[in-house]
Amino acid sequence: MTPLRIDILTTFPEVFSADPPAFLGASIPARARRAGLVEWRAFNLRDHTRDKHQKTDDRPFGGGPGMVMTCQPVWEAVHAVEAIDPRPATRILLTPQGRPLRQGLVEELAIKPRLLLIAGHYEGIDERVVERLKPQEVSIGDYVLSGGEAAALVLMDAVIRLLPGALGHEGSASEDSFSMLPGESIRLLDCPHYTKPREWMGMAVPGVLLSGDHGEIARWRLDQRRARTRERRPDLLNP
Ligand code: 9D3
Repeated sequence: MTPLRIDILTTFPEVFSADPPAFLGASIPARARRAGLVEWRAFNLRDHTRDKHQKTDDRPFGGGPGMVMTCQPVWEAVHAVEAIDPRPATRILLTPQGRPLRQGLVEELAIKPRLLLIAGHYEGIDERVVERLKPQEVSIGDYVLSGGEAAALVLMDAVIRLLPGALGHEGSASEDSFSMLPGESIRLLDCPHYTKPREWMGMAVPGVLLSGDHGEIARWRLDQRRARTRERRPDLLNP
């Protein structure tokens, strides 16, 4: 199978292309890359500026704090990078105003042949280039980051681990928190897990897990998942 191709446009390409890449160089994404399931490349928006100072931002019309990324470098970088490969890219702009990233969206992205991630910095990008490029706008949650790079890393990690062959043993991904249970339309949190020793600091492992009764164990785990979801994340029960 031809690898998923992920291109990232950023003013901080070293976040993605350090060798080894600090975050994506560890664990599952690194293995997936070595196995040829995914390839990624970061491009510096500065390389697509036309002015001699390589400025990618300017002061906001209407005043106010911070800087706004200008249209031209983003527009030209998108087209230059897209032209490297004939396959159409799914354009994604990481922005606090975007659609919240949940597992359903991750699953949609994991079946695409090619992703183009645009990580903004400063206050954001000029809205006109967003209007022309029509990217999917994606947020990773309701907290304030200093830029889109960390969000792009999160999205990449979540997508890459879903690629067939990325996980140590198949089936782990489908048993995740948030993954769909067969015959169920809602995503539940995970159950608690235990390993040796059987007793630790006076605390015993729940007896059912030692019973050897796999039907009973499956029922207990599902019960735990439902109870924890009801308790901790009732919002997941009414999607
Ligand atoms: C304090 C600045 N904010 C004024 C209301 C706006 C703002 C602009 C740019 C806040 C954060 C950012 C940088 N963040 C991202 O680019 C970003 C992000 C995030 O901050 N939270 C969750 N998901 C994402 S995806 C990209």
